[in-house]
Amino acid sequence: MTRLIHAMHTTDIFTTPEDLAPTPIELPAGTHYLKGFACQYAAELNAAIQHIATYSPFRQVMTPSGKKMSVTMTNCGTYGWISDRYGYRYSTLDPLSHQHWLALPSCFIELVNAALSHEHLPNYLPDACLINNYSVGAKMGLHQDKDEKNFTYPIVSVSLGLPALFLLGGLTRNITPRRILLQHGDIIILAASSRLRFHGVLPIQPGYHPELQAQRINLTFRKVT
Ligand SMILES: O=C(O)CCC(=O)C(=O)O
Repeated sequence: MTRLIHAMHTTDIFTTPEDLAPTPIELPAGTHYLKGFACQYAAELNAAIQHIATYSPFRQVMTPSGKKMSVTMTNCGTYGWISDRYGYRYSTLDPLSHQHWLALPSCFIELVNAALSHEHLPNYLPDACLINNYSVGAKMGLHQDKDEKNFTYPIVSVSLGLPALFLLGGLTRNITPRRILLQHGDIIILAASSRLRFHGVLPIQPGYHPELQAQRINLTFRKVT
C-alpha cells in the first residue's frame, strides 16, 4: 500500500517559507509516518529523558574518523549506541560512567507498542533507545542503522521539539533522498524493505518550541540482539 504524506520541496539545506506549505508525496513501502502520534506522551517522555540525562548526560561523540558529531546523545536500555575512534557499536555500559544504562522507562515501551500496533506491525520489545539532542544547526549525515543483529525488527523514531527536515534515501547512498518534515510528536518507522534505507537530518533551523525550547530531541528504538 502506498501512503501519501507531506514532504518538502526545498532545494537547499535550509528551511524556507515554501517548506511551511508542504505538498503530499508517496512514502516507500515499509516506511510508516504517524503524524503527531507521540504528542499525548510528550510530557511523560520529556520527564523520562531529563531523568536519563541526569544519570547518563548528553555528550558529543567522535566518529571513527575523528570528527565530532554535532548532536549530543545518550542512551537507555540494555544496550547503548556509542561511537569513538574504535568504531560504531553497542555497549551495555556507558563509557563515561562505566555503569549500565538506565532501563527503558515504561512510557517509552508503551509508545513503541502503540505505534507498532497502530500500523499493524508485529510488536517487539526494544532493547536500546538512542536519544539524540539537536541544538540549532546540529544535523545528522546520511547513514544506515545496521549495527543491529536482526533487521526484521523495525526502527521506531520519535521526534520532539523543534521541527526537522528528515532525509529518507534509498538502500544505497547515491539515491537522492526525499525530504520529510518531522514535527513535535511525529513518528517515522523504518520497517521491512525500508529498514536499511539511508536517512539523516538537515541542520535544525532557529526556533522555539513551548515544551523543549530551542532544541529537538529524537528517540530511536532498536532491537540490538
Ligand atoms: O534524528 C532523527 O530523526 C534521526 C536519528 C537517526 O537517524 C539515528 O539516530 O540513527
